[in-house]
Amino acid sequence: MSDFEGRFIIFSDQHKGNRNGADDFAVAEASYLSALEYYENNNFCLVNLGDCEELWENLFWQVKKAYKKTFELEGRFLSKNAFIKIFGNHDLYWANDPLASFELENIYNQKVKVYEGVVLTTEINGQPLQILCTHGHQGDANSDGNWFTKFL
Ligand SMILES: [Mn+2]
Repeated sequence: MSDFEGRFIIFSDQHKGNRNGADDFAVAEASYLSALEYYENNNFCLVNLGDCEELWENLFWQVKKAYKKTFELEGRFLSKNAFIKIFGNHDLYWANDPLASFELENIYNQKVKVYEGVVLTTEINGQPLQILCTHGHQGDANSDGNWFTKFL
């Protein structure tokens, strides 16, 4: 990601699924869409801070199919170069599957880079401040470098 000047909105852990009973995002979708609409109209940069898709329980195409509208709206930020996608532990797939970049392009109709973290720069009372944002599963034995969980 290059420089973005402006305001940021950070969302994580939507765990978008396939709309079955285990998909907690289904009931939150309408609120998320309204929020995205607002932030897009107000020129925010959207940071998706990991676990945005639930890929331990679902395949990417099931999630794509279930949440077309949501991806379309997120894609509007991407088109404006105002979208930062960071992987989490439940969507680590985006970072380590060789086909992930094609699949993301398939979802958003554009190329998407996936990052481990982002540094936001601002200042408070004239003092520069840098804020590191990452998903934060690092160090969790179930998620970090665990070949078995990765495999699942
Ligand atoms: Mn997580």
